[in-house]
Amino acid sequence: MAKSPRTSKTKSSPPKDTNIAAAGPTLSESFAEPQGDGGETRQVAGGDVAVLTTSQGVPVSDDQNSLKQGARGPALLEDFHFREKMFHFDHERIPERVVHARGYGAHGYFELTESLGDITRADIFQRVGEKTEAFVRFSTVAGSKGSADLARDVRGFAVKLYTKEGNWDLVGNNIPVFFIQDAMKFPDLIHAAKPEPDRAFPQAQTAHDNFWDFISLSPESMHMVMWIMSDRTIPRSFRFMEGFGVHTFRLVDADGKSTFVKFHWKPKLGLQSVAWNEAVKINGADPDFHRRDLWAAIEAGDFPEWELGVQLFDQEFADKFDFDVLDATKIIPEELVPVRIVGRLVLDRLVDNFFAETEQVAFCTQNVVPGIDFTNDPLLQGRNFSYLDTQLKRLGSPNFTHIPINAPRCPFAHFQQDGHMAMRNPVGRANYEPNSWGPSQGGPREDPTRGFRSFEEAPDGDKLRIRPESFADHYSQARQFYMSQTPIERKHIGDALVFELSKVERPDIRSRMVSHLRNIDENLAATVAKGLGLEMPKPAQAARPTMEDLAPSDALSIVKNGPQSFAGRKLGVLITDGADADLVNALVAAVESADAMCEIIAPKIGGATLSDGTHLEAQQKIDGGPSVLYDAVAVMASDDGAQMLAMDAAAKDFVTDAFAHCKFIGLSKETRPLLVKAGLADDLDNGCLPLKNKADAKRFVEALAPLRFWDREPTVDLDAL
Ligand code: HDD
Repeated sequence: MAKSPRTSKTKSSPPKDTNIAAAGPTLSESFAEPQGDGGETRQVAGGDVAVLTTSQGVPVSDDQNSLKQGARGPALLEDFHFREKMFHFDHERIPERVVHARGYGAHGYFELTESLGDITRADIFQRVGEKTEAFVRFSTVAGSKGSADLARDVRGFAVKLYTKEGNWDLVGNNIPVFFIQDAMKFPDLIHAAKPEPDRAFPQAQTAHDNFWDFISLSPESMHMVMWIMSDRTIPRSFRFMEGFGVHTFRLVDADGKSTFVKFHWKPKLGLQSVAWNEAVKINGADPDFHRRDLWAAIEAGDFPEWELGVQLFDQEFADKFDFDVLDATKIIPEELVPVRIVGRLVLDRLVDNFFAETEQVAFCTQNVVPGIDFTNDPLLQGRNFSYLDTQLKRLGSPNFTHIPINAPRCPFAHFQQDGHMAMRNPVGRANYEPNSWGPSQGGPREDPTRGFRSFEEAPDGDKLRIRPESFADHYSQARQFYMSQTPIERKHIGDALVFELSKVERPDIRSRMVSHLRNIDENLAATVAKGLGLEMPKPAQAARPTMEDLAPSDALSIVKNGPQSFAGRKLGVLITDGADADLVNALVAAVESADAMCEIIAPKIGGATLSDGTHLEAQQKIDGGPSVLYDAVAVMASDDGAQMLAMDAAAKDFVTDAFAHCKFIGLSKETRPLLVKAGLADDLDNGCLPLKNKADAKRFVEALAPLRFWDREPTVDLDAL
């Protein structure tokens, strides 16, 4: 794959207005340019700053030793350099996000491919071909900042779009529904999911009593339960997962006419997840698996890409639809309202600094722009308070919008001033509106034509603390999701439920969960009850009976929407000294021409000497490159090399894990001793392909297009299909 240089940063000139708080430089600029009155303060680790200074700009003579009274004497309070350095270090941490603490971000752009000008006045949706700067942060939800990437969890998919009419934040997830219907329950949901308060474990896991206690007492979560128990919550990488705005929003045109919309991000590479046993092992082998993957892809110039799709519908459809479009626990199947592709999102630039950008980015659902508006979804309405509030706590000042990653890229003008860390106070005499100072006769002033105007909606009725009747069906779409899965995916849902509930200590909670499953699918309930060694409980009392005849939707399956080729994925090639050079080189070339990645693994990190005497560098030593880190693997050895591998536990694990996780495996003929010792020699199937010559290498890479060799699963799993 071509290595392309990281794209250059765009420079936007700050607007020329006076007496207003105005758009400042981008993050890159504020570091690249001299700060203040010409002081050279460029901060590049190990970079081009000639003299180390304090933060006051005082040149430092000695950064190794504190100031002491005598060579072996006590430290002196007078040492301002030491005190400043230590003081700053002591204050480096800010509170981690209360949810979605672990995340990874990248810059890119959104490009419009189809105009929505007839439906919305939103500037970003007007001109085909126009690009809008974007920043995306992916995350897990429950784990703390240092938790592992492959936790079974929902993934956040938050997109900040720096449009010409202000920042639009689409703060979504990789799952199109949510656990709860009303924001009032969010603190309870998160308390239940996070480590239990007395013992402070388990970390980044829902497999514990409190979570399933809350869930089993909240029937509205059952649709989401099907999604989180599916392989969607163990994605192969951020690059292979969908994103959803979840709520129904509004697109509003210049005349104030509204169209309902649901937003979808569809990955260009297709959908892919890992196996649960694999996820558990990846967390040990590389807890940074997902962030490393995103970093490596962008660094290699293999820019991840998603299409933006919209489901558009009107009030008439909403009135006829079986469910309430304001209920965030429901989807609108793509077969009912097709997803119209209107643009693409490309991530093409890594951050310069993780803290400054990924940690300090502040997403707020309230950040909408003219032409995009909220609906009365009670989850969305509550979110609109929570995000602004949480940014103040996290970033410490209402001036978090002054941080370059959060500042709009378009001109802005307001009279907000002061507060902690104010960087851009209004300049000049007037700091109020209206005023009669300044060149523009008292500007900036509001503009009723251009400005954001809320969609005018008649009130719904009396002031009530109530859940609408139209939100009462908790099982029908859960069933529809389950019925839309392929047999292998259904099996994984059953396995996940059995695993999670087997970690729940109280049998009554396990049983209560199974009672809900009976309202979703009797077979699933029976499988889970059997897996838990539980007597089948009575079905849970349902507020509404399950509709059994909702049509299955292919869009809900990962397997049906998997990759078309091996592009963007990674082959792990285990080699030893003496491995057939022609074959190894042919395989590496075939992988590269499939736009995929290849990593060489060898007994020593120094690499191996191939049959023709050439030396091939290794990227991993065997125990540092277990097969769980790869989408497929190949083993190529000499006779001696294979004998040696057969003695090595890590090499045996390499093949047995790959086999158990239903991966395609390429094997040179010399590898038999390893397979014998690993107990696989008699089990090889059509997913294990021989590598004898160059043609085999090409055929092998072509065979890697499907996600996995699923036919094998019944032979490697007790709970067979
Ligand atoms: Fe949330 C963060 C997505 C419901 C309150 N949420 C957060 C992030 C994502 C989501 C992706 C991380 C943003 C980032 O990368 O910085 N949240 C969702 C989705 C929801 C949802 C898709 C349901 C449709 N969230 C939700 C509710 C509430 C919150 C109902 C509270 C009423 N979410 C928050 C928060 C967080 C947050 C506490 C923590 C950190 C932050 O906001 O910036 O305000």
